[in-house]
Amino acid sequence: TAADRTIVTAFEDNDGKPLGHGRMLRKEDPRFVRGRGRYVDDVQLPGMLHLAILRSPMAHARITSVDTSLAEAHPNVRLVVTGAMLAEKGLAWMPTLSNDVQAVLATDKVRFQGQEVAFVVAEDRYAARDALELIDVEYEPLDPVVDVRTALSPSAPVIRDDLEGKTDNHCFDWETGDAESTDAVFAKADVVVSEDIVYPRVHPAPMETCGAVADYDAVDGKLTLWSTTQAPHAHRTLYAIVAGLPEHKIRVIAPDIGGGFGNKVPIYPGYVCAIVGSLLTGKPVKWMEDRSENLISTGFARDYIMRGEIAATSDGRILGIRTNVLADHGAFNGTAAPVKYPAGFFGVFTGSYDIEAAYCKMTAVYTNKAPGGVAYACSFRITEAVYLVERIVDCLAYQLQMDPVELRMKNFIKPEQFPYETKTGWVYDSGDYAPTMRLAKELAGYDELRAEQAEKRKRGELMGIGVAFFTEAVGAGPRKDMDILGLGMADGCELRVHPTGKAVVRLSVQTQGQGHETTFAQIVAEEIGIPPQDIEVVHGDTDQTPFGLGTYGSRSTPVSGAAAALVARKVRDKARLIASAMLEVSVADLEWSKGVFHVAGDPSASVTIQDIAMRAHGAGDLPEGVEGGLEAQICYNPENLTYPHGAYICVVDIDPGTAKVKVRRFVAVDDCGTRINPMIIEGQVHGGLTDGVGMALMEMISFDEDGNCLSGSLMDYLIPTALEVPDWETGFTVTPSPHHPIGAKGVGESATVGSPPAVVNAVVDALKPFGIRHADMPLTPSRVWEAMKGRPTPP
Ligand code: MCN
Ligand code: CUM
Repeated sequence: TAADRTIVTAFEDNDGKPLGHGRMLRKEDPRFVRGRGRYVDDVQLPGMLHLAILRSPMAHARITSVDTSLAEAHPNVRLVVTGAMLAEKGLAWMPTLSNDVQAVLATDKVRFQGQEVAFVVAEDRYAARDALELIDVEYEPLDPVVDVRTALSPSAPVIRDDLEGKTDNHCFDWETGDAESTDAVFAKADVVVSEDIVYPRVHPAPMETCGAVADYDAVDGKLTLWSTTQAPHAHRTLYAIVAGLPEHKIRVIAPDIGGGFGNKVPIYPGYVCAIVGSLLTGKPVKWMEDRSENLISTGFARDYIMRGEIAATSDGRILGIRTNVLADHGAFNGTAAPVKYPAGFFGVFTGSYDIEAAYCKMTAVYTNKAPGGVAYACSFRITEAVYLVERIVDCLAYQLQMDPVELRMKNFIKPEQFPYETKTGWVYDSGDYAPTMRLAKELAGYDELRAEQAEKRKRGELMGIGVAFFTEAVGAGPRKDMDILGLGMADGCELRVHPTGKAVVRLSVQTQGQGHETTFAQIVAEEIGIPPQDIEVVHGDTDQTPFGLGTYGSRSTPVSGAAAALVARKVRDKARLIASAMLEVSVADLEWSKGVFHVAGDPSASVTIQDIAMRAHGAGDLPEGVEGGLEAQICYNPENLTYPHGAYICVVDIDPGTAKVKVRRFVAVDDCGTRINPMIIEGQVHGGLTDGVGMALMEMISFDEDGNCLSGSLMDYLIPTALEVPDWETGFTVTPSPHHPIGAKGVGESATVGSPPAVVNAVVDALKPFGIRHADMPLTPSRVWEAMKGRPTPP
């Protein structure tokens, strides 16, 4: 691990090495650090117009009239479009990624503050914005439904009266596990602990907001859309279905993306408006959100109210976990989750523990808030699941007066139990939890920390140590079980080796900052021995890449990474045939070592992959049945998800005078199987840990009783900076995935999933002297202060 910590400081260090997996500086960074990234807002086209969206000031209101005449009269305005106009074209509503519908522009009612009501296309961004002020909309206010707990009361106004026969705000019910057997283990348990646990609404808040440039060419009937999307192919198919444009005449390009974090998975009304604007004006049209628009109207995350219950024996054997969840889905169900999984992968709430029974019942409701639900490095709701189980396990430790590490160790699934089927039907592929937990303990100096804490408690000082252990399910997914709106969750990959031995690999996934241009080149390099510098990664353009479902749920490495390795092996198999002809030996007599075939027993008789590439394209005969060229393609359908895990320990100090929490230390040990680029993994982990501290201590999208969003700017929605976080201390273990061709598991969301419970567990641990067993995020000074005044839960 010492070598693993070495920081490579110069881009030149990449020259000629490494050949495959390993610490390597990012190929994309010379572009980014020189300000040469090309984002959607950098796209400038001749004659391009600018689009701005008028948004509802109210959370719930009937639209009685929209007068656009003044806006249309503005000298620089080319087009004003209302919901009524879209309705005439059958475009006022679009499907969401959860089989609901969402208004592109409101026609009948507005259903959340910030909802799209009309748009203006003008010669510049300023005129477009000015003209919004000239649109006169009359609203008849309706009672807003803000509190998820009363959304289902018979007196609540019906938000979704657009849906036929809808008489309440019920969105969906979902359950998993077995109620009866769970009740039975609860009945026989020595100890039952329950706690109400809220995971508040938060926002991914990527640095780059969402936007698009639509360019419809009426002559060849082709639409080109540059957009901030994490899933270009899936978006293209949906545009083809919604707008009725032929799919081969749509090109979706995701250029450089300034952070996605799930915020760029859904299709937003703004993208559709830009397309409509270009179709109607015949000009390219750019739409780019501002920060407030991003925060108040785009995909939020979490918003689960959970009752967690845990049953155990008096010596700390966990028997069962039960939970009841009330989920706030906002005004339209816009979550991105595989069709069969309306609650995402929340079903893994049994965590890393071998238990006898589990049951979850969930009710999702509509409220007058922005749609979304699955975003912010969530692993499809595993953030909520992990938070629930890791918080409730800590509540049990509190109740039993047991050490939280010891309680976890006692209940871990054992290595010999893998593949392990959970009580909710998930098959964990591999895991070896105890060594990971022990390494975290060791790195943290856990026993010394406990001793220090005991000393400090005597002096009235508030120090807390929080432990969390997680198992994620990432890499959706086997197409028999998983699809988004009918599109199976597989990914294509193409690899072409040029005559001079340089290569291009084309992916269906798309980086938003995760470093795919580097790591996918490394995956191919490892398999085929061409240096990563010589491998160009092409992604984010539907005209240039094979079909696949895109980047989210940390699926790129588990799915596309597998595809890249296998396509490289296919090319290598073909190269072997050519090598056997070149060396005039049978295939069986060839040995392969990184980039070179040589005759068994005679290393001097060898050909390099570069020699073979030239021969594959060159003059002269190729072996019988071998086509010219050196390339292959594949569509990879994963056999199972991959299940990374990790052990996190957080140390906090709380100022007893101000109730301010300081995160003093944070130790994170992650296991994502085979590690492709340890430096990139560390970057992913550092980012996720920062997210987690943000959610635990400061982030929340909140609303007043009228449904006004109170978090519409970064003054009100606090996100962490380098000042609020400690120097991260990371470590790793390696438990390869048995079904992934290179044994790799996803890691992009691990730290966001695992860190919030570690921080909250630390804060609650610090507050133990006050008789506190639980406090809800975000643990701002005022909330901690409230907690210190006591919400006693006797041990
Ligand atoms: N990696 C590796 N070895 C492994 C696993 C991963 O070297 N065993 C590398 C990968 O090759 C890749 C990176 O780590 O370069 C992340 O890989 P993976 O876990 O497959 O996740 P994805 O690439 O699919 O990224 C998605 C994930 C998600 S869902 C969110 S949300 C999130 C996250 O990534 N959004 C991010 N991390 C982000 N990081 C940045 N900078 N920006 C975002 O928007
Ligand atoms: Cu759930 S946020 Mo990521 O999966 O893009």
